[in-house]
Amino acid sequence: IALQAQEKKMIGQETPAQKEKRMAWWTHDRFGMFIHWGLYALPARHEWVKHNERLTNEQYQTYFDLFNPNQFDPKSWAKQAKAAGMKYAVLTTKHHEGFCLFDSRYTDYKATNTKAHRDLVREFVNAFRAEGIKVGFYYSLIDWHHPDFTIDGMHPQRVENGADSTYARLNKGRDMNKYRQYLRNQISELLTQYGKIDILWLDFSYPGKNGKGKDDWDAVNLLKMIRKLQPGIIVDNRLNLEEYEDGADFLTPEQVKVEELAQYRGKTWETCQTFSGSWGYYRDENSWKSTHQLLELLIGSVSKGGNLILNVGPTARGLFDYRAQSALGNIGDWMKGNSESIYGCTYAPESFEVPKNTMLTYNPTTQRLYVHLLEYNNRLQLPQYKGKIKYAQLLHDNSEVKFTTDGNNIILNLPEKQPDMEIPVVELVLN
Ligand code: JFZ
Repeated sequence: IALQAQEKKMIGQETPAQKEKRMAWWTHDRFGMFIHWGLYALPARHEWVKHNERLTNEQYQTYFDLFNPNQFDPKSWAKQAKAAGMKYAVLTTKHHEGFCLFDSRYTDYKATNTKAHRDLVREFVNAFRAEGIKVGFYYSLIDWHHPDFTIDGMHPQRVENGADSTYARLNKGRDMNKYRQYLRNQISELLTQYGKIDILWLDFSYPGKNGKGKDDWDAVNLLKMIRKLQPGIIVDNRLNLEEYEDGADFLTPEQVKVEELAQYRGKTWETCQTFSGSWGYYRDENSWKSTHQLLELLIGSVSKGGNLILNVGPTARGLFDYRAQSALGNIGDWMKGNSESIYGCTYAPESFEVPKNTMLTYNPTTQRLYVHLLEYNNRLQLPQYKGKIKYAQLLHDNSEVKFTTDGNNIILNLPEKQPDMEIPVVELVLN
């Protein structure tokens, strides 16, 4: 494996120690907010609506004409992110639909030319920075509006099982060279006109027949430019540069279940998750996760050594809808008392077995072990923990939890009634 890694090509010239230092804040902070916002908030039935319903540019134009986010208040977004305990935020500056929330010189298809008349990206950056939240840009490599982006198997105007000649005919007059330049120009704008940008989240590659990958984006040179413009930036892994050692800073397991996260142990990763399934605002989606499920995703990610970025899809008027507001508030309530088991934490040392119905996290600096009680049991058994712990307390109020031993096990004597906390946390001081 070591040899394989050595054989990997290099793009930058960073040592592993330098990379670790560059990413230290991100690995420590663990929890971010994703924001998917664009014209698709108007149809409010999935950010892929243009693809799903094969809408033409003319049909989609209605949403551009009517876009009027007159309740857009990024300060309120930032306050809600902060109150939820999120330390960074990533906004869709452009999604697959091609609409730019920022005032790009390279297109007219942008927020400043709508009834918004504002550079929404600039206001996002200013508001989140003011709250001390790190800022990131999501930028879609895919563009279903740009006239030079070739029609492929995923495009709204795709032809199912279309012959090569069919695609050749469809793409007459389209020039990916020009699109590549557009991509480069826009990313360059985003990385030079908005101050320090902490994260770039490029999305995504689908190499193969009727797909697009690294050559379509000129990914190697694009990444070089990105690193040159923003040396400290953290970049995701969707440029299709898997064969390059430093082609990505983190993996992006998407909408996976907590149990599946174990396979990423030891790697650098961030799982992205939604409240209800889609990323853009979807009015009629009725599959909203409970507070318990959301906290399990957060704790579960940290317990496997990764980050969670949780998505909000603001409405067309610019508000977080009430279900998102309430979910964020509930997460914040929990974080107020328990964030020490999240920030700076990772998986527990192997020598600690995971007690039934719990998740463990561990802070290597303070050497505290955190037991998250997913299902409350006031006589919780910690198997084989005898001799390993000095003291136990509830994290949210630092009230002592006495314990007894039973063979090699430790039994926690927790309060009879579950404390008023969605998932109570026991903090163990190790021997
Ligand atoms: C992409 C987008 O298409 C989607 O709308 C959203 O922005 C999400 C965060 O990212 O969706 C993907 C991208 C990659 C995979 C799956 C969905 N993948 O690699 O499995």
